[in-house]
Amino acid sequence: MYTKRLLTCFLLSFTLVNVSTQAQNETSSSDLLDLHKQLVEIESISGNEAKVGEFLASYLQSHGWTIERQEVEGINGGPARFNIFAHTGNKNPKVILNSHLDTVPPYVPYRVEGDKIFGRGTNDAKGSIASQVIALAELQKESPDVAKEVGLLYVVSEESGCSGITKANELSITPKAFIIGEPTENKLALGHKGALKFSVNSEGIAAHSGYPELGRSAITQLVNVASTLNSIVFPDSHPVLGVDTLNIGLIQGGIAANVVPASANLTVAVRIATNATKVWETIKSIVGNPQGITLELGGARDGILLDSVDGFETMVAKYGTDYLCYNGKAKKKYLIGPGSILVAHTPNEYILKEDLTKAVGLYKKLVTQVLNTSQRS
Ligand SMILES: *[C@@H]1O[C@H](CO)[C@@H](O)[C@H](O)[C@H]1NC(C)=O
Ligand SMILES: *[C@@H]1O[C@H](CO)[C@@H](O)[C@H](O)[C@H]1NC(C)=O
Ligand SMILES: *[C@@H]1O[C@H](CO)[C@@H](O)[C@H](O)[C@H]1NC(C)=O
Ligand SMILES: CC(=O)N[C@H]1CO[C@H](CO)[C@@H](O)[C@@H]1O
Ligand SMILES: [Zn+2]
Repeated sequence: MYTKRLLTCFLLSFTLVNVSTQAQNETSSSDLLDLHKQLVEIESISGNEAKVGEFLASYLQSHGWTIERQEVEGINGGPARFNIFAHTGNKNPKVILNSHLDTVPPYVPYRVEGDKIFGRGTNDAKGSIASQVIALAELQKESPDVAKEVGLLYVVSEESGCSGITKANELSITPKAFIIGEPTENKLALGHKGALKFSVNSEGIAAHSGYPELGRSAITQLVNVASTLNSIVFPDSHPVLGVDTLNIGLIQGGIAANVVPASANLTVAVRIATNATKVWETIKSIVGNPQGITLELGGARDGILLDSVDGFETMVAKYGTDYLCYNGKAKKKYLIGPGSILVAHTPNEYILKEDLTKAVGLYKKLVTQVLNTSQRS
């Protein structure tokens, strides 16, 4: 009898607790989807981040965070934008959750179909922003001691150079752990590639297309180099990051079909797994010095290895992140976010609602685990 009453009592309180966490979780989940929707509905193609920044800054402020805005110069004379650094009063938190406010063009409107949310930035990277913000909001309720050690850093221009994070270096934050949110299908990346950018300029001699022997075609010269570049097999590989890969992403030149072209150029991005300096030397030596051709280096950065913790699935990212331009060089660095990179930057960019929710739990778990470890060491 006694036992039975106790048991009933226990079951009843258990159910009550369960119902209340569930209700809380439902609020949190709708907060998450609302925030994500609002972020995606504001177009923020690189250069045009001011509006989404205003929205997010006032959202964070109204939820009790202290905000620091950091103005970043516009792109090609465009309007200024700003980075957002948010914290709960501690200007040098132990953990930074970071992602970027900008997206690639063109804008694709927000649209829900079943479990999927389509639209530009849904995954890269507003999915990461929304789930990080909600994760920190939940931590603030559940473990304020953990939350006060965490700051949020959202920067502009990740998809177009790295002027946002470069400016953020001036904040001189020295976190123990820097957590980057980019699409990794909610897995911890063990590393990500670096990048080497260069262009090939071709100068020829213009002539009437009826008398090609009087000119020299800049396009023919350039196409030969393009074919050499495409045939390069980089000899080295990295045990975690794999092989270097090359993409000729832009080619321009000529003025009309009946004119021997006097100039042409192309731009290449190599995703670096091994050694950017060595890859650049290999490229220069294989291309050699054909007539009218000059190679111009745009930038070269090696890939980086990232940290992992127990209890997470892992992957390797074949893309670079802003960490390549970050100077704070945290002791531990992590990369994780909801959504798949395979649909990022495409017209069909989407994210699963379920992955957003999962990411909230994963960011909370990661932050808690990272702080626990850093307290002990
Ligand atoms: C590349 O070619 C295009 C078209 O001919 C030209 O407008 C542009 O200025 C060239 N860029 C460089 C860096 O030479
Ligand atoms: C990268 O390659 C360059 C040129 O071959 C070499 O000098 C340098 O030591 C290499 N860096 C590393 C980290 O191996
Ligand atoms: C912190 O670390 C200790 C020792 O590894 C572990 O027993 C404890 O469960 C951890 N706490 C959290 C909140 O992860
Ligand atoms: C937004 C959200 O879904 N929050 C939590 C819901 O419950 C799971 C499981 O307890 C947590 O992992 C989420 O963080
Ligand atoms: Zn991104």
